[in-house]
Amino acid sequence: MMRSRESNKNPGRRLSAMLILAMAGPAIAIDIPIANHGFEDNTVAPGCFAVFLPNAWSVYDPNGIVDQNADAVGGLHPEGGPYFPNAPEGNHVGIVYLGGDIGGGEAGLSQVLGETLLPDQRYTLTVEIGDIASGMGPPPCDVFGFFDLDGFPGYRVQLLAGGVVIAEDDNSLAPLLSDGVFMQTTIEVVIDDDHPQLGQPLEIRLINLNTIDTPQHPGIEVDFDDVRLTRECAKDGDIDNDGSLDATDVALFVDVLVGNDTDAMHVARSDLDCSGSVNGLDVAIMTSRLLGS
Ligand SMILES: [Ca+2]
Ligand SMILES: [Ca+2]
Ligand SMILES: [Ca+2]
Ligand SMILES: [Ca+2]
Repeated sequence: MMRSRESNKNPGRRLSAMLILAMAGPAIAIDIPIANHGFEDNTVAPGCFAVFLPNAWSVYDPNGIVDQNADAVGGLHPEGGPYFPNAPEGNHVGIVYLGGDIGGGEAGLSQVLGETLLPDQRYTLTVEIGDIASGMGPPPCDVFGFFDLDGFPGYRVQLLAGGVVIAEDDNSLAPLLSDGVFMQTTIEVVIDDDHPQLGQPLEIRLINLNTIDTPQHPGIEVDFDDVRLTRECAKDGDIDNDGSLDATDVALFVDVLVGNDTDAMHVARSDLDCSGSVNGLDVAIMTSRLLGS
């Protein structure tokens, strides 16, 4: 009791404490479960690859080329082999090998997640993308001989909701990759409260673009690992949703705060930390938005 009376007498001190709270760090990111996110569910011998449908993933094959023979998805255990020094996560990686219908259109892996698209969230998708090196695996996988995997056929990573792409990386790392190297791509998107795909199931696609790198070395395989998706509360303080943050929003926010405005959208947009209520913590965030952070 003493404490609250004391803090009421010192609104300045209370506001600075709130500002410090707000500036202590970004909103807490929540992990969205992805089954078999690192392709560790299916075991492959060290240095070898194998053709199979990775657990929990589906084949994405709009051009009808994946026959699980010359065009195949599966897994690879890089350790001790010529293809990569190691897996970025765990022991295994997922593979999309398109050696039959070279140049015949994209194919890959997809997974529909258990979560749906939520409003006022920043989604961050990270995936390790691998450009596999040529070589021949150690026994017993040497029976398959030497694989010429020089070059890179291109990749695309997509986040979808209800079958509609909401964010993607279309091959941005290709100029930086080289044979035997994995690199991480990061894809971010902020979803507003009026996004048309709200409530639709999320989906991830990992695509081999199957483009011909050079005639000598078309590049026929893309590898994937450590697929992760997080979301965090993201609201911009634009209470009237007119695309700009100005005095009108401050006035609306204050009206909501003191209980004079109960308009559902205004209340939702004023709950800047997605806590379910509008209070001093939201004041601190509104202040930092107005200061441009
Ligand atoms: Ca892995
Ligand atoms: Ca390669
Ligand atoms: Ca506004
Ligand atoms: Ca709040």
